[in-house]
Amino acid sequence: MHSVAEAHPNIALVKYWGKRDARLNLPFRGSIAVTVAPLRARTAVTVHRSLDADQVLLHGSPADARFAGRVQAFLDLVREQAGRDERAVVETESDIPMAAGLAGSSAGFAALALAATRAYGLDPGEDALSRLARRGSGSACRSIHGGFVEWKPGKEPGGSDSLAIPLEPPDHWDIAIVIAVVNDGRKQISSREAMARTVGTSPLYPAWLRRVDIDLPLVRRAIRDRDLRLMGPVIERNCLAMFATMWTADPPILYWQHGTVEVMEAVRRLRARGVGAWFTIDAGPNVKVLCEGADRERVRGALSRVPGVRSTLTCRVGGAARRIPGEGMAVSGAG
Ligand code: 2P0
Repeated sequence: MHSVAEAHPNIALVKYWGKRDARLNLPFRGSIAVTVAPLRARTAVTVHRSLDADQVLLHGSPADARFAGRVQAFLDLVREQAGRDERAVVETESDIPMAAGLAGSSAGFAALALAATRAYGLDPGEDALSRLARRGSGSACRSIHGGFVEWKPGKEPGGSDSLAIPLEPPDHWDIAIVIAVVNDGRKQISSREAMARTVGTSPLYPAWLRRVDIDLPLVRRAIRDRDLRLMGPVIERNCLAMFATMWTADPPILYWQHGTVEVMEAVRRLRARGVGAWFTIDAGPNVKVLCEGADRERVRGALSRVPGVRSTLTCRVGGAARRIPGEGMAVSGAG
């Protein structure tokens, strides 16, 4: 009746951008991501027989209606699978700024999928968990696993074959992900809305799908061979192609800020000096820079001197989502 779980966010190297089914979060194409630690979300779910409605708390306070509504809809899916109807209290803590393009929802819904299934008496395997997490937020299906992960888009209309599989474990490759935080405020347009608008209105959307078809096998190979010089240019062009579809949507979507471009220029200067560093950006202004683990301090130092950068977060490849053992364990301690 009570379960606590935690998960790391993941950062896409080949992006998920566009759905063939918005209700089931089924993508047009696959995507590849790396799970990043130590950032994490921790969620406790407690089922109560006496509650009339679900209660959703974020950092100890009632969550806004939009977030609470998504969590309640997700709990309905779990209750349906479990054949139960009691309501629950969901408490989430996270050290990831929400709705800032830092993949907070990927960690949040992966942790919720683990905690809620256990609290309602289910014990799904990894594939079923990944499929379930996908219903909360598409990218969350990837955060069930650690290391390097691929989301297979699947072909079934019901989504039974749309789930993430692990490519390589966390210790396969010591890379660092340095996040340059330009602005950690909430974005004006959600990724969900931006994706739908792009699919519906950008004349470049078909070109984006062709880009992904070319980039997926290259990034898969680069991960297998630990080849950052192969992977780096591919992840940059993949992210820039995604933004090209946003700029050409109607009305256009602009997530970048001055600092975003400053960081991209700093990454190019690092490369000109011989440091292997490449950027990727998600639906927000913040920039994630990948480099070999041995270069992490040099890259962090260079990014922290960029005028538009408020802070940097140095991350490593993270592990899988996990249940936190111990009944009655408090949520506090995350962060
Ligand atoms: C990704 N993003 O692959 C891409 C790149 C943002 C840019 O996955 O509507 O929050 O909940 O399925 O998972 C963000 O999308 O969207 C995302 P929903 P989600 O990481």
